[in-house]
Amino acid sequence: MTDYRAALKATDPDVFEALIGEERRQRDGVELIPSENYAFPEVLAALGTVFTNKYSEGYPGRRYYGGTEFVDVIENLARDRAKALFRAEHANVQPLSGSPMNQAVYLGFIEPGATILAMELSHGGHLTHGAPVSHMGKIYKFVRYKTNPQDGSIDFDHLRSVALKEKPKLVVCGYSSYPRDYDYKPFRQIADEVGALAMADVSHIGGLIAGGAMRNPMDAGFDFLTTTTHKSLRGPRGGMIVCKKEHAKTIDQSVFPGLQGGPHMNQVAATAVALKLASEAPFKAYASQVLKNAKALAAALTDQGAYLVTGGTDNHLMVIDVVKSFNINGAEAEKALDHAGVTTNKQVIPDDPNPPLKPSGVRLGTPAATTRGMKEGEMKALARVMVEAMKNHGDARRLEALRQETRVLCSRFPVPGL
Ligand code: DSN
Repeated sequence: MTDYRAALKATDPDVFEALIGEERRQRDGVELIPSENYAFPEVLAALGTVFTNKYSEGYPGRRYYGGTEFVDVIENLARDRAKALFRAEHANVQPLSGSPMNQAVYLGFIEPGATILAMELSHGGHLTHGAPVSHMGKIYKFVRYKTNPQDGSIDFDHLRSVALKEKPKLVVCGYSSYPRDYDYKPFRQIADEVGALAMADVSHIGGLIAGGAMRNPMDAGFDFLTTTTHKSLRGPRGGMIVCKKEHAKTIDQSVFPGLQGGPHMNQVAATAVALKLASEAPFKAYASQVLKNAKALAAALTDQGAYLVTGGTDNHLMVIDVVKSFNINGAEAEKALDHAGVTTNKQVIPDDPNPPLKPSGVRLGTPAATTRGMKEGEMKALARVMVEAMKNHGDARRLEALRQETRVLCSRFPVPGL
């Protein structure tokens, strides 16, 4: 069997050296960006296979290329596993990533110029939910709902009044920086009241739903669930859509040939593998531990003077208002934390008065650290390192000492696949 790693090292030492650096970074530091994770080693294996060589435009049994008997097997496996895991009637596993996955729903079901109701970006919504800088924001009229300024939860009275006034064709639920639980029933009711379709983009929490730790929007009668496969699900970079049977044909046509050409079959193979692993008992324990770790991290940060947006978390992520907590901006906090070996990302807070590159917050999440086997005790230790780092953000020696502490902690928790 070819030793691909040895071949890469011999052929392209520059790329190989960068790979070694990235492996070291992932091993020696703690990954707390809530959208990142460590893929299952079996997923990495499936990605590096000859499935990458194969074109297979179309769908199983109906392709525009010959030689598709084995890619049909893996796509059928991935589709069946997705349907079973998310209790859905249909699945499309071809979206190349999160952005095309959401675009496929919009372009398939909503006429250009029509209205879509989605969460305001600074309150936790995502770029692909119609931010003015995205092309989708130019094609559709996006209207916004926000969180309640008192407690940071979704303001359903406000959401309903916007829906009744604007008559959207689609209501989008799903967030990349909203730290609270998602109650899907009021969304479905409001969508029904105005005759809209309901879509949940659960990219961040797809794995937590699959693992039974969070609610499934398909159980509340949503039309579409979209999720990336590389976050809490620990699969390859990619996206997928599950939906009601009545939408199956339109979704499939919208993904191919509407939006994409050939699917990346090594990605589809790796998705099939991730979905198998996500259906097994250890993944349920993992999903539940992600939430326990987030609660522990939020409590420890709060105890040490950090102010969390909405006061805490019900899911895998939280946002620290670092201006209010430590009188630094999000960019300064991100840099100090990086120096201390803790990777996070700067984050706007609801109606942030500061610009996106120097916002008021940093966003943290527990999926990746939990994959390494870290538990509540480690979250407490990490909270102390992070608060120290942010309080001493100008002190390079202190930050270096914290980095050593982080490295020692990490050495007890190997990264799967490394
Ligand atoms: N870019 C992802 C995130 O970091 O939340 C969402 O797609």
